[in-house]
Amino acid sequence: MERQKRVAAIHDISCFGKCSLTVALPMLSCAGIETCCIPTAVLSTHTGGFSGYTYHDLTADILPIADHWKSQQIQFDAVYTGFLGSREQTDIIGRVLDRIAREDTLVMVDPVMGDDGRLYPVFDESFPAAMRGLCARAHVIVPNMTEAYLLLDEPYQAGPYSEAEIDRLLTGLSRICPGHVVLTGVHFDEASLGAATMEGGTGRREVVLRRKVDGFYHGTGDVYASTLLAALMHDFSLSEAAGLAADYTVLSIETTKAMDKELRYGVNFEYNLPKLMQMLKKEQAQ
Ligand code: PXL
Repeated sequence: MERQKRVAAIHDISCFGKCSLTVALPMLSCAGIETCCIPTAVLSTHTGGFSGYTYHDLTADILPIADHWKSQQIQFDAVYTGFLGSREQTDIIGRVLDRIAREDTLVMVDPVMGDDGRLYPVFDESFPAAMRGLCARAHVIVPNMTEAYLLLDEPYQAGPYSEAEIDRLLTGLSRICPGHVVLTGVHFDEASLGAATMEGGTGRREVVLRRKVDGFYHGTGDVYASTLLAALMHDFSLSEAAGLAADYTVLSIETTKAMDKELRYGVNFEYNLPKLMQMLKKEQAQ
């Protein structure tokens, strides 16, 4: 039997609303990957669409957890970061990587900062620069369009985009992250939506597009990024993984839409998990 891969997922726990760790843990486990976690904060709900949520910052716990793991020689195939509770946490995650990432550990940073042209209100203006520093240590970054413009310190532009603009963004992001770039929310018209990928090293670029499903569903970025990492851990190429993640995200949105649930409650990513297991079997995907 093949060795089981192990990932450390570093995100918040939003106790209600399906995003960050409550998406990453079940999805990666379903993909057969041992998924350990460092919670960055505990919130009663995510911040998108609920008022009065509780927020408990866990900054002080992050390094002691990593120190303990290091003392126990626990090794990771990947470290996957998402929503970080504060600017300070971006520096701390760098120190976590010094402790738990081997040379061959894949570091994937989802630079969760905003959506729809806006920085999430929990972050101040200095946050994107700090996130840029963390992206410099990543082998893969997965920004959405809002996060791409924030990382590049440019004003947000809404789509549809030209191919030249997507190319320009990829080039800019590749100066921030030496590894692979997977830019989500790419669309050239209103009918389709997908991701543009740029491989670190070769600079090879591809665009994967899928039919657009209307409506803004919360947590789709986490479903996309978790599927992307699952596929990379199963040795799919970057563009194959980007395509598989798009397929699974569309499937989750379509399932949610059919159930007529509140958009802020998150997507029903659970229903199709048995299908995800099949999609990740490489021999069937080809
Ligand atoms: O899905 C990204 C995310 C993660 N964690 C928290 C959030 C959000 C997006 O709003 O509020 C707490």
